[in-house]
Amino acid sequence: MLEHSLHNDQLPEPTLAELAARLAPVGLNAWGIADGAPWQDILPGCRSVLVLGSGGPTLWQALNDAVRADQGLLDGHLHPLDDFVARAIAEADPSPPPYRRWLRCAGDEAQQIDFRSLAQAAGLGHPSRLGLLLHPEYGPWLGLRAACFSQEDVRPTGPLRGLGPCLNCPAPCMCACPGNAVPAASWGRFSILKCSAFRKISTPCRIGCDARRACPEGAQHAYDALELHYHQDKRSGRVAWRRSLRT
Ligand code: B12
Ligand code: SF4
Ligand code: SF4
Repeated sequence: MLEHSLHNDQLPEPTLAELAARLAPVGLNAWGIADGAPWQDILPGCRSVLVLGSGGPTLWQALNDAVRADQGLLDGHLHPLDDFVARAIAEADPSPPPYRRWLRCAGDEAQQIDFRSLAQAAGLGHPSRLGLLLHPEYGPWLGLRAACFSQEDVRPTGPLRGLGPCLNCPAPCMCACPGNAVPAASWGRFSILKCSAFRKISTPCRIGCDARRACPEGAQHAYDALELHYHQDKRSGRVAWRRSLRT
C-alpha cells in the first residue's frame, strides 16, 4: 500500500492506467509500462514508469483544433506542441502525489533522459534502421512525449518479443535516403552525422524525410507535409505552421 494513495481532499488518486486513458483522447494514444527499478535517480522507490507517445497525427490535430479555438496559443510558445502536452498532463493530473513524477520529452524539461530506450523497455516498439523506435501499429510515426515515474507496482508491458520488422524487410528506407544515413545491414546503426550533414544541403531533407516516408510500417499513420516540416526543422517549421493557422 502506498503512503499517499489518498491525496487532494481524499479523492482516490488515478492509477497509471487511468492517467493513460485520460490522455489518449488528445493524441497521447500509445502507452506502455516499463520497469521502474533503473530509475531510482529520477524517483527514489520508483517501481513503474508509464511512457506516453503520440502515434500518427492525432496529437497534432488536437493542437491545431485548440489553436483554431484560441488564436492566443499561436504566440508566446517556443515549442507549441510540447507546451500543449504539458497542459494536457496538468489537466489530467493537476496535483501529482509525492510518489509520482512526470518528465516530458522536451528540451525545456529539467532532466533529460533517453526516451527511445525507455519506450523500448515499455514495449512501445522495436529499434529500426531509421534509428527510430518502430511502433507495432504506427511504425516510425511515433513521437515520444512524456513519462510518469511512480512507486506504484504495475506489471511492465515490454519489451516486445522478437527482432522487429527490419530483419526481413528489403529496406526501401535505405534506397530512399539520399544522404546514405540508413545502414545496409538490419543491425547497422543509423548515421545521425550523415543525416545532419545532408540536411544542411538538401531542402527536401531539411523539411521532410523520404526514408521515413518509405517505411511500410504504419504508413497509413504518416504525418502530412506540414507536421513533418514542424518536427524536422524547428525554425522554418514553426513559421510555416503559424502561417497555416493565422486567420
Ligand atoms: C538529440 C536528439 C536528436 C539530435 C541527434 C543528436 C545525436 N547525436 O544523437 C537530432 C536533432 C539530430 C535529432 C534528429 C531527429 N530526431 Co531526435 N532526439 C534527440 C533527443 C532529444 C535526445 C537523443 C539523445 O541524444 N539521446 C541520448 C544519447 C546518449 O543517445 P545515443 O548515444 O544517441 O544512443 C544511445 C541510446 O539511445 C541507444 N540508441 C541509439 N539509437 C537508438 C534507437 C532506438 C530505437 C533505441 C531503442 C535505442 C537507441 O544506444 C545508444 C547507447 O546507449 C531525443 C529525445 C530523448 N530525450 O530521448 C529525440 C528523439 C530520439 N528524436 C526523435 C526524432 C523523431 C528525430 C527526427 C526524425 C526528427 C524529428 N524530430 O522529427 C530526426 C532523425 C533521427 C533519427 N532518424 O535517428 C524522436 C524519436 C521517436 C522514435 N519513434 O524513435 C525522439 C525520441 C524525440 C521525440 N519527441 O519523440 N534528434
Ligand atoms: S523500411 Fe523496412 S528496414 Fe526500413 S525502417 Fe521500415 S521496416 Fe525497417
Ligand atoms: S532526412 Fe534525408 S538524409 Fe536524413 S534520413 Fe531522411 S532521407 Fe536520409
